[in-house]
Amino acid sequence: MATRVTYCRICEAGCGLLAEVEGERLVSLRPDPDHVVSRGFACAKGTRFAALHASAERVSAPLVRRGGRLEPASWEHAIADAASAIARVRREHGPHSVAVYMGNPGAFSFTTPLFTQALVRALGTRNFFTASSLDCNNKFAVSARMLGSPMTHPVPDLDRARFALLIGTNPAVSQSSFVHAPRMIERLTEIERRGGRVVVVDPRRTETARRVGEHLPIVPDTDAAFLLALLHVVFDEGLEDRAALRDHAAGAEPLRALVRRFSPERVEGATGVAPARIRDIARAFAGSGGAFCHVSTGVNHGTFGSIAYAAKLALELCTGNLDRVGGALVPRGAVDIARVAKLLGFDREPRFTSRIGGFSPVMGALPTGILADEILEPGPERVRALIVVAGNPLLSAPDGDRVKRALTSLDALVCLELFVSDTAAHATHVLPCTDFLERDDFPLAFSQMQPVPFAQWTDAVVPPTGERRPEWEIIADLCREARLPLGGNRLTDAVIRGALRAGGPRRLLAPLLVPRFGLRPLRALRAHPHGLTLDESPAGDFLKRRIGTPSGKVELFPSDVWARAPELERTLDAPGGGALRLITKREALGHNSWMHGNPRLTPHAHAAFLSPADAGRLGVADGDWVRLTTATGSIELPAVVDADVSPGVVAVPHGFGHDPESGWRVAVARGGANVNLLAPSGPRGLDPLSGMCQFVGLEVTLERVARARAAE
Ligand SMILES: Nc1nc2c(c(=O)[nH]1)N[C@H]1C(S)=C(S)[C@@H](COP(=O)(O)OP(=O)(O)OC[C@H]3O[C@@H](n4cnc5c(=O)[nH]c(N)nc54)[C@H](O)[C@@H]3O)O[C@H]1N2
Ligand SMILES: Nc1nc2c(c(=O)[nH]1)N[C@H]1C(S)=C(S)[C@@H](COP(=O)(O)OP(=O)(O)OC[C@H]3O[C@@H](n4cnc5c(=O)[nH]c(N)nc54)[C@H](O)[C@@H]3O)O[C@H]1N2
Ligand code: SF4
Ligand SMILES: [Mo]
Repeated sequence: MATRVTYCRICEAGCGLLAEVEGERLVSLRPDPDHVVSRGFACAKGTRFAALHASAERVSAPLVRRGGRLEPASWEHAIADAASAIARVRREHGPHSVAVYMGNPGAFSFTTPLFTQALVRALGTRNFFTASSLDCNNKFAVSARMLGSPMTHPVPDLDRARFALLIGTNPAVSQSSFVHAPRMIERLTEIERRGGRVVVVDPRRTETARRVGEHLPIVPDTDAAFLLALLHVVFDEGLEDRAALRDHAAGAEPLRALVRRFSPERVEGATGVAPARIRDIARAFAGSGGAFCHVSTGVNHGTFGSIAYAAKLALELCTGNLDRVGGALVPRGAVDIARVAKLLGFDREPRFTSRIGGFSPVMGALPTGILADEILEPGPERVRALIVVAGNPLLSAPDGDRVKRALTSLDALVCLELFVSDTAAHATHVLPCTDFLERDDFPLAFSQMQPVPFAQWTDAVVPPTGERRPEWEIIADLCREARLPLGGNRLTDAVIRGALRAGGPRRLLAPLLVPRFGLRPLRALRAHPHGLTLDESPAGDFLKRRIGTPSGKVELFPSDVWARAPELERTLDAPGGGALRLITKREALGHNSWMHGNPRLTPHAHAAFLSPADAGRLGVADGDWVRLTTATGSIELPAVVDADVSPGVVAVPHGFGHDPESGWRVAVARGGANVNLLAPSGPRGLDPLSGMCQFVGLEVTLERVARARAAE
């Protein structure tokens, strides 16, 4: 038995793992006590990934649809057949008729985003979609304008902060996002131990709020107004950091004028937060000597996520907490991604707009909320073929019924997958991929999101099972077979293929690591298998030297970022009116729509969580079946009456309601419904600036359809 050091790539915490391996077979995974940051922490999803690695539900040979059924095929045949289907659609209907979707797990491999980009450019399609428009596009779009790069995002200085304001995040379950930091709860608890404060703003008293800090319930989808009221108090009471504003801000005056209209008293009706509480938080934030505000998906998924993120950056800058010890830092990290992107021109968005809705791309991708329309709406440039890399849009994207209609109408649907997911159940080709234990890796995408910057290289822990192949190899083969040069021209194709021949994709990574780790970067990193913490430039360096805006200042008031402010203001005058509002909720033992099939992890039964007050009013008892209906659709599922949920709110986890045709037999048997049948798709449901879709704050009616016992 040998022990190999690696790290988990399911969520952003990136916890260190030790793999016990017998010959070439994985026996078990356990937390790595010597990892430089996670220090022996890992969750059940990570350690029990071994069961998914060996699961009988995995696809380990290519599948090709014949006579309506997915049947095993050789790689040679599967690649030739998929490539010819794609090439045919492209030849007959033009480059935009072939679309690509990359899902969340793609970001955890250093090769997958690179090769997916190379594929998109090879196809010459503008129809590239990613999970980011279901997750965080508001952050990308706003940072591009305010900080000069979509890749620059200040991260909480967790271990030195005196005040933490968490909005719309539940790290006790999720480890959060845009912060590559295991042990979040412990580190937040330490803030309190140091005499600091933690405030958790959430419509539900979450697992996080139960374990640390003060809980501040808020009406769903009103965080932007709440944040602007904090800024109102900062300016109104003269709490701003004048030096920070003078030296590092542009556009402070129009911002000051705008937030004047968002007094704590004015936003009280909409947010449900008492003015005294808003004043107290604003004062404490400004006066703590080190504060950060971390907003996450609960805010991103709302109507005004772009304004909310802009307000959070403004709050940090205006109180002198941006780029300050204990506040929000912009680490240089192992690779200065923002700089590399600038050098390669990746941070400049292409100039096209989408056929449906006229959206501009964000990080090169169009909003997934219009994918179904791009497939279904007639026209010469309609999407007729789709390549899905590590994603499950059937369950993760809004308006699941429409997505299903769209996916089942395609001429070709090629899925690079670990499983026959809900999406892959409708594929023409399923191409089996290696999982994270079967590939070399480096946490490239998260290099600049680490409160304690570190670097770690891992070799594959075990060789691929069966015929699984890495995504990069599949993409390179598909492009060769379809006679499309990787990256869109012969030169990039030659460079990439040359590097692959000379030593595989690590040859493409190494040059990025040379500035930090010398001429033999992988050798340097291998000397530190448990990770290597990095020396960092001092706080203040970002604002002085590295900010990417042409003015060299934080742009507090880019007009398109604030374009919806009048609309936001109108919501203050016409608050909700008693309707129930939908919010999100993550499953501890699942990851988005996948991992529910792990026989060694039993997620909770799918349910809608509502407050005792609403349950009483609507005559619903624990376990009753209820029907939830929005303007888009309706689902039925059991109710859980839960005192942690604020009145007026229904919380429903996503990623359930698996397709009966998927290969996830265990997950299908566990039941549940797809909450995204309730969320709107199409241009009107999306934020015009960022293309973010809305999962939070949707008006929903709830009615009982069966008593608990009758349902059993
Ligand atoms: N209602 C609601 N909807 C949401 C959210 C919400 O909070 N509420 N959250 C949104 C968010 S934040 C996100 S990121 C999206 C996620 O959206 P997606 O990324 O589209 O969906 P996932 O469920 O993460 O599906 C990932 C798929 O990749 C496969 N996979 C896993 N690892 C690998 C790998 O290494 N290689 C390959 N090739 N495949 C792999 C899995 O089997 C799975 O089918 O969902 C969004 N949808
Ligand atoms: N176990 C587990 N871990 C995960 C995932 C998973 O599915 N399962 N998914 C991963 C992914 S892809 C991501 S992006 C991250 C996301 O990490 P987080 O952003 O922390 O996601 P959630 O845990 O869903 O927390 C969102 C919180 O927002 C709250 N919320 C909902 N609506 C509102 C609102 O209007 N205002 C406010 N203030 N709060 C609101 C919800 O109640 C919830 O507690 O988690 C990752 N980690
Ligand atoms: S917290 Fe995330 S990275 Fe850590 S073990 Fe769990 S799933 Fe893996
Ligand atoms: Mo996500």
